[in-house]
Order: sequence, then structure tokens, then C-alpha cells
Amino acid sequence: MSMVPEMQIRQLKVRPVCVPMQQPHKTASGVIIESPLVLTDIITEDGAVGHSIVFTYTKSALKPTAELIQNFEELIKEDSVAPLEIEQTLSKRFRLLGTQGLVGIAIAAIDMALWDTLARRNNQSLVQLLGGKEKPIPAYGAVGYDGVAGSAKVAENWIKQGFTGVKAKIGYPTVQEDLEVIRAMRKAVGNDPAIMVDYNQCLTPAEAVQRLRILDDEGLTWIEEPTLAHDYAGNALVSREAKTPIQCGENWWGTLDMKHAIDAQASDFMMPDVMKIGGVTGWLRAAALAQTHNIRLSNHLWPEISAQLLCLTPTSHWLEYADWWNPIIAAPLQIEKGMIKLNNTTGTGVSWNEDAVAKFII
Ligand code: SMN
Ligand code: MG
Repeated sequence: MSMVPEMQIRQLKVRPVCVPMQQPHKTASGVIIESPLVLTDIITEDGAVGHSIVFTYTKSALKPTAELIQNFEELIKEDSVAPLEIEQTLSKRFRLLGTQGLVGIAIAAIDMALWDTLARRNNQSLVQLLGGKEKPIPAYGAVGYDGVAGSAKVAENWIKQGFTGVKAKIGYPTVQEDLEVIRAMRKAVGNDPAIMVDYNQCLTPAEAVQRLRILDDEGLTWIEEPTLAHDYAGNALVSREAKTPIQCGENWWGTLDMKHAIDAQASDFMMPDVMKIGGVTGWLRAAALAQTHNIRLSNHLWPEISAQLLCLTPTSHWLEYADWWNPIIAAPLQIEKGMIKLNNTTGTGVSWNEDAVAKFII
């Protein structure tokens, strides 16, 4: 019997880039005009390579994050490409400092790149490597904090492209304006498409209860982050009072945050962020928790890797599509008739358009 030789980590190649957005994305707490991203490559002794992307939201965190990831090289150099084992090693190593924030981002960057290396080495997609099957997952597009006419127009545009849902940023000065935006979008897209809305944590629990009473009969698929992401009791209060399902998860660090949310009954649906939840390893644990508690799971950004993770998730729900990082990705995720299309994906679906990377490198 021949054994596949163990791959050993030789080197990390870490590059900070800033990718301008084609359309600025407005939120209730400011406009996003560019994506500061750290691109990590893991290179093994036998020449295999794996890639990952992490998003630092703000440029001021970009270079420190890149430096931190690069510093991890000495912690994992010569280790085998064994993501579960390395997750244990790094979690223990950082127990005293904590594994949230930039440390959590660095651990996720390594984890995603390790899984990518394993799948590429086997010439498989992540789904195949983990014993799953590619399947159709419905996708929705993002609508910014674009006002009544703007939101309706952007929503209509997504549906014209074949998407079956849209999600708008709300949290306008009054609930009346929130309502007008929702109604204008419904008028623009018709009865069938799903409409979700996202408050990005801008209300107090009491305000959220008051506003959601008014939005509760609009047929929304979910209402996202009505109040602070880590106020599990506050979210639970809102969820109890509202008929419309509450959606949270993009700001939870690791599966322990998710457990706290589940224990508190803080959210009807959940949408982990593959970076904050702890990479592929963290996602797989989140998927198991969601399956045990029978909770629908969607993703936050990272459409390429998340599309695959949703195929491995028993309670998979919606894919959040975003094309912001497409310029630097060699083969960005394809959507056909509102469903993800995963033909011939290798690894996690992330590899570089080197010309674009050279252009946007910081
Ligand atoms: C979101 C937050 C920050 C950047 C992009 C998107 C958002 C989402 O809350 O749900 O996608
Ligand atoms: Mg959100």
C-alpha cells in the first residue's frame, strides 16, 4: 500500500492589497469605497500552494494584519498541512492573548489557505475533499443605504440579472423611511423575490422592538442585526417580539460566540462570516451546531469559499453574493439563474489574477 507523503509547510507569502469598489457601498455607518484585503499563500516543501483572503474593513488595519500573518510563519513552518491540528496549536498558543480580532483573522487566513492547499493538492474542490456534493444554493445581492429610488433601482437590477433575493441596508432616521425603502423595492422586484433588510446594529433593543412592529407585515425574509451583535439578550428580546425572523452572525468570533447566541435564543437564522468564525474549520463546527439546533445558515461575504461551505452545511439557506473582490480573483464565483454554479472549481475557488494584484498592492 502506498501512502500519500505528508506535505510540510515551507513558507508564507502575504500581500496587502486595496481593491477599489466599482460602486461605493453605503451603510448607516459610513461609505465603503475600497476593500483592504490580505492575500495569503501557503507554500509547501513539495511546491503545493494554497490561497486565502481576509478583509480588514479599514485600511489602518491592513498592514498590521499582513505583518501578523507573516509572523505566524515561524509558528507553523515545517508543520504538516493539517488544518485541524494547526487550529489546535494556534488556539493554545494564543489563549492568553485571545483569539478574537486580528489574531482571529490571522488564524482564519492560515486555516483557509491550508484547506485550499489540501484540496488543490488532491485536484479537488473543497466540497469534494470534505465528502460533499456541489448543489444549487439560492443567492441574493446587496443593496446599499441608497434611499428610496436608489434602493429600488439597485434591487431591480439584481433581479434582472437572475438573483432571487436582495438585501438592503436600512436604519434611516425614521422607520417611515425604512418602510418606504422596503415598499419601493417590493414594487420594483414584484412579489416573488425574497427581500431582507440589515440594520447593522444601529438600534437599541427598545427601538428595534418598536420599528420591527411596523415592518412586521412586509413579508421580509429576515431582519438582520437589529441591535448590537454581542448583546445576545437584547437580540433575544427583539426576536421574541418580532414575527419576522432575526438574522445575526457576521460579527461572531468563533463558535463559542455562536453557542452563546444559541443559548440565548438571540437569532432565528444565522450567518457566520468564514473569517470571524475561524476559517473552514470554524465553519464546519458552526454547521454542526446549526444542524443540531435546526437553524438555517447563510454566509457573510467571501462568496467563493462560502458557496462551497454552504454545500457542506445541512441547514444551508442563502448565499450572500458580492463581487467586490472579483478584480483580484482569477475565476470569480459564477451565478446562473439566481443559483451558484460550481463547475470545475479547484480548492476553495480562490486564486489570483496576478496582474490585478500587482496593480492594487500596497
Ligand atoms: C456588511 C457589513 C460590512 C461590509 C459589507 C457588508 C453587511 C452584510 O452587514 O450583511 O453583508
Ligand atoms: Mg449584515
